[in-house]
Amino acid sequence: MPAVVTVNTNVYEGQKPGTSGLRKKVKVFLQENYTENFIQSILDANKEAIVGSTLVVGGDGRYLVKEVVDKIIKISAANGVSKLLVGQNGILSTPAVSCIIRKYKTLGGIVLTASHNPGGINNDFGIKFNCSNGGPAPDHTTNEIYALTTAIKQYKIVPDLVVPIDKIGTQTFNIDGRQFTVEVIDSVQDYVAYMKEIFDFSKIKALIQGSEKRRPFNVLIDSMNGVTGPYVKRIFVDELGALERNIRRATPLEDFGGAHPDPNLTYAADLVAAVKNGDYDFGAAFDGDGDRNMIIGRGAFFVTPSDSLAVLANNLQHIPYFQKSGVQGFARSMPTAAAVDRVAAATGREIFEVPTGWKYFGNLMDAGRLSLCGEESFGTGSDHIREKDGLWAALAWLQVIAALGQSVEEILTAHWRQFGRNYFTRYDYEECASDPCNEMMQILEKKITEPGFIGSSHSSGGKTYVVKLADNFSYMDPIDRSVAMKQGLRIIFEDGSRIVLRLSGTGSSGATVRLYIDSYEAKEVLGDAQVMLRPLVAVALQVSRLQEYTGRDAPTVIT
Ligand code: VG1
Ligand code: CO
Repeated sequence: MPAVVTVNTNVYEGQKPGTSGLRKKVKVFLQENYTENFIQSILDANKEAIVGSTLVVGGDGRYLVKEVVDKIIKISAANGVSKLLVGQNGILSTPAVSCIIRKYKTLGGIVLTASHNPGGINNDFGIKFNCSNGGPAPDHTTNEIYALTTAIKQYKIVPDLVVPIDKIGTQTFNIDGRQFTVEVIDSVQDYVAYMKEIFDFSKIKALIQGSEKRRPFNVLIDSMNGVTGPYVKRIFVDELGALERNIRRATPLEDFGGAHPDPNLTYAADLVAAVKNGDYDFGAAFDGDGDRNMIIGRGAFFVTPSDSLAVLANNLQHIPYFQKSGVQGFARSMPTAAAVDRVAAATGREIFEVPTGWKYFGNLMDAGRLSLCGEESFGTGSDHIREKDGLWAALAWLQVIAALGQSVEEILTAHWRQFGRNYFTRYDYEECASDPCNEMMQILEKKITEPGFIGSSHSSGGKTYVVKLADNFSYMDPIDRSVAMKQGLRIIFEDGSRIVLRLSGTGSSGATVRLYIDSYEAKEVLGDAQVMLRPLVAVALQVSRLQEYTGRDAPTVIT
């Protein structure tokens, strides 16, 4: 009978979860006891509830997932967890974990992913805890996990427990007189069953396959070698009648085939080119762990995530899930352009603006006040689970297209005509030196909160902007009244256009600066965002002195 062993350990500094879990280079996680410390701290943060509990475990298939699943099994067994639901071979997308936690009412889950960050031995790994509502742990829980990592002296493990995870089935063990069960589950089954409840698959299938009167709607779905491959095969090929040539990069690879699994115009340039040059009506790509999505139409017509959210908000009535459950409020993260706010106003619904990170949507959903939300970072989702959901977003778009009988571009153009258009761009300066970036943020905060900044004028390219409001965004959760401070510097101008600057909380080394720019045009619906926003970008660079601090004269990625 395998026995529990208590291992003495030392504290590692810096095990502080960021925007979405602890993300570091694989080599950091490979240090002796580093991963064990963090897992033990997650379990300890759940205190008494852990004994006798059930947890879900899975990840995005990147390098180290299987090894860490094995550690979680051994440490959970030693800490009195009674059951683990583990994805076969350790594979579970982030939305699938959320779905499974909710379906089987478990205490929570541990998600092994660094999401859109590259994978492989020289790249990133991550560990994230999700609570019983299926959502990423809120700040007070991640703060507690972090506090525990700064004081940990021992962890408990069952080193001799051998639990293969390559075959579906249940294995039961006796650990110190207690029963411990590992159930290896089909990675996609529960999720696919849920999608079939939410959407009308027969209508999407008819769209994709076409009929005598209408040619097939040709899709190209790109999993970027991330976790969504098996989900896409099951849903698009087996259920919706798409052909193998309608899907690409659908096998999860430990290093994502060297790709940066982040669905945007830069890192998914391959898909964009394929759609542009091929006979496709629709393209979608997902990130490594399957919670992000990018949607493009024929000719690679790009839908900004902020617009995607607004269009879906305006068309939820076409989705069976919302026909049944009704539509409550909408929400977006602060840097996301406010297109959805106009839909909320027009339809008389509540709208919430929360800090960056999906964890801030959870309370509002649990309280029944939020149905649909999104982030500019290619995240879209609803209260069907508590994570953003890439495949859900693609299916939602296809359901809307099937109902409206219009192309992606026609839908967007009509939307802009009705609501006006929010132009948005984000500049990312990745992996800069940390100190100068921190200094830049401090100095900029001081500058924009000094008396006299409000009302000041800033000009570029023949346009002048007058500051109406400037602050470091803070948010009070309307449900539990918890406060999140310092969530990004905002400069809002008289005409409603905005500059937002924040430091990323998902990078694994150095600092990544994100500069978000948006403006609203009530009438002009045609125009290129990069051209329209050029003067405002110039103002942002002047005011922040970003190029001087980062030493970069151009961003790494523009979206
Ligand atoms: C980024 C995005 C944020 C998103 C987060 C996690 O965070 O900006 O909107 O919620 O990634 O997404 P940051 O702190 O780097 O800006 V994922 O798909 O990496 O879980
Ligand atoms: Co992700």
